[in-house]
Amino acid sequence: MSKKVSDHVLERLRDWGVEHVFAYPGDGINGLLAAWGRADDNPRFIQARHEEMAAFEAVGYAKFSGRVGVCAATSGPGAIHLLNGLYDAKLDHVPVVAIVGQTNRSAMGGSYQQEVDLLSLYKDVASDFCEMVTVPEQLPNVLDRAMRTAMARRSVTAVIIPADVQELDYSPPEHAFKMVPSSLGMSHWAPVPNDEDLSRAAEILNAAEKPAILIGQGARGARQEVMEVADRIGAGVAKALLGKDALDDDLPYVTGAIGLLGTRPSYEMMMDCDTLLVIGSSFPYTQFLPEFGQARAVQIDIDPHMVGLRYPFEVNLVGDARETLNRLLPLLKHAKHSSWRKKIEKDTARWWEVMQRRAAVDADPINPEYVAHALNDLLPENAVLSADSGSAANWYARHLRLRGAMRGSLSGTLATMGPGVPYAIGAKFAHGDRPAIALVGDGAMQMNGMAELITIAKYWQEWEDPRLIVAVYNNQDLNQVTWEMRAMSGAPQFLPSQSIPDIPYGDAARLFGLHGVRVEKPEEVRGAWETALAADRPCVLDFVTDPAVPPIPPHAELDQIEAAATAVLKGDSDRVAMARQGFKAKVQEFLPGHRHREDRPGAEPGQ
Ligand SMILES: Cc1ncc(C[n+]2csc(CCOP(=O)(O)OP(=O)(O)O)c2C)c(N)n1
Ligand SMILES: [Mg+2]
Repeated sequence: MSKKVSDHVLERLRDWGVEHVFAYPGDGINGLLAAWGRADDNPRFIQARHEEMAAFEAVGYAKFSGRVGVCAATSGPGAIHLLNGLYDAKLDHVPVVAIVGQTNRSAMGGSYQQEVDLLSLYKDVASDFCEMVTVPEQLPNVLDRAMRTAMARRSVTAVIIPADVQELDYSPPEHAFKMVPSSLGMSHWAPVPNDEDLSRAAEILNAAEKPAILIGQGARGARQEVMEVADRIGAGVAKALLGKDALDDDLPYVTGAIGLLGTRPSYEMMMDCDTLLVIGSSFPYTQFLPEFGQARAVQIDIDPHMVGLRYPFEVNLVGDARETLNRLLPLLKHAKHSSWRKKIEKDTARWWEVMQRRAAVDADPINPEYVAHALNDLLPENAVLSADSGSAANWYARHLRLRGAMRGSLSGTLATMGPGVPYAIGAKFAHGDRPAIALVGDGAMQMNGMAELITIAKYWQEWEDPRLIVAVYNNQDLNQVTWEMRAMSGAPQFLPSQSIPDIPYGDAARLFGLHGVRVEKPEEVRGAWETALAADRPCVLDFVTDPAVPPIPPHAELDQIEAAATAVLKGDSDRVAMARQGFKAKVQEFLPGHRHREDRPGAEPGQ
């Protein structure tokens, strides 16, 4: 039997080491599906409930495995559904290849059924590489370049294959004019900056009296080196959300997350430092970085396209974080650990105490902060965590103490709702032997997480460790936005847009053959986590949480607090609980041993 184009595509994916393709079928890729049948489902076709979920699963897989995520969908609606997941990958710099169908070549331009101009539609999301295969000889080159470009640029690439082309007999490019042969593979590469720039960076860091380090996901492979540099120069280390698992939260000088979802010690370190070293992060919120002119700054980034961004850096080092820090270290003097570093450690210890106490505040019925906080002691050393966009991201960022081999991620830059559950599914295909835990809002659960429980039900029995825990924050509210409206514009909660139905998520899980528990009392929270961690199958924990617990930003500006107060006066439906809860959280700061923060302009005593 002759080999068709579609057989060749799957063969080439196998040659690239691709083991899973997260996908959804449709007649635009019927040729590929038939080839999958002939290939004994190798690479595995992992069936999501929705193409956007397939894309999120590919992103989660790529984030947690460090490999390329591959997803596939039919032409028209399938390709359109993939888009949001692909943008998530693009914005978080994750390598994902999308393979999509298209109508037959003979129908193109005929306003045909499901005909969408995919080259235009994908032009932005796959701006690094987007090609349509119109003759067999374009392969393997187009697929090879899609794989290599996704890896090299940590970006999204797309291969569009019309349905009739999938069915053609495959014939490789010849040794002839206008033919483009291609080959497999790519060696590991790690760029390094030149010596002169390294010396300039060292000079700045050696002159620092109050150094701060900000790391992102680019520092993940350089854990040891970041610790050595921080110790050598006496710096504290703040982490952008995507780099939360790049360095242990248990280290005394790790101030934790930064930004709106960040911690107070991160905020203060940035406001007071005289030197800033950014490693592998494109953290966007520049208002959380030092004032211009306040700090001399050095950046290390592997991507020359991304250096120099976000701050007036004096030296932009283009290089792999680990290799660059290894070359920088011998040039750095041992700084005496000054009062600066001691203050950072003290502030950080104090912050964890405040977190402890905020988690212990009573709420109606359950304090969402406690849900995340209670998990800390129970977290398995090899856990893989995801958080959805919404208030869950706050509690993930602030309360969870990641350490060692633990991994965690969320939609850092697109901040889209919906990836919590599919990321965890991607994690299970990347590491079937590790427990996955997703922290998800009820809005995100209703948007798509519930449907993806069916995907979990379909596959869990093949996972070596069957544990996948979905923790739902059932606050019957799109709470993050409710609070943003209160804080930013002083608007009261608009119930028609914000309020969402109470669904028994645990019951739904049990209907699908999973385990499920509804948790309605604070004293049941820890036991529920223990039950889920001891379960022989995936489990949904339906935590009924209080929407009145405010996800106040670390530095909450006075005018934002005032705006929130105005919302109360304007008749917010939840005003009584909100005022009570906000007050209770704030009061934690004033407990014995905690200094008053009102001396700082723009600071409020909240956290
Ligand atoms: C696709 C998408 N739609 C809308 C938003 C805006 N948004 C951000 S958080 C949020 C509310 C999330 O609600 P829920 O999942 O219930 O979490 P909660 O904040 O209540 O814990 C919304 C609507 C978004 N980020 N992404
Ligand atoms: Mg909610």
